[in-house]
Amino acid sequence: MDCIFCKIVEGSIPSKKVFENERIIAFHDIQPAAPIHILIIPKKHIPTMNDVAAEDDALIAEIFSVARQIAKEQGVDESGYRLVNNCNAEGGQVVYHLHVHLLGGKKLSGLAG
Ligand code: DGP
Repeated sequence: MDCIFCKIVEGSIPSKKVFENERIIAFHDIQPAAPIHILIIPKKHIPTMNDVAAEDDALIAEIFSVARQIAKEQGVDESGYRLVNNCNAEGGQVVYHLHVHLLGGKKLSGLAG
């Protein structure tokens, strides 16, 4: 499968990981848009938010739980942070493996930039 995030999951492409368990990994974005920019992804290949199935409910909840934990570890839970999912072309999705961006470390603006 020609998916860059699957290769990161396998370890054939290196990444700066901040979290890993059996179902999820999180790593620093290679093109940071903020001082803290971490991607949280399921290990399972789900292309977009549209492809999330009812059986993935617990996985999606866990991604948000991991995001809360990482925000705390990165010291932005109190100052504030943003979680973003881009879906398909007009949503700005570039990598077609579901991911949530955790952005923080500065005052964020331009939600629909
Ligand atoms: P999106 O536009 O939502 O699909 O965001 C994809 C993000 O993935 C983008 O911010 C850059 C990041 N990215 C792309 N390739 C790599 C990579 O090989 N390693 C890492 N760490 N991040 C990547």
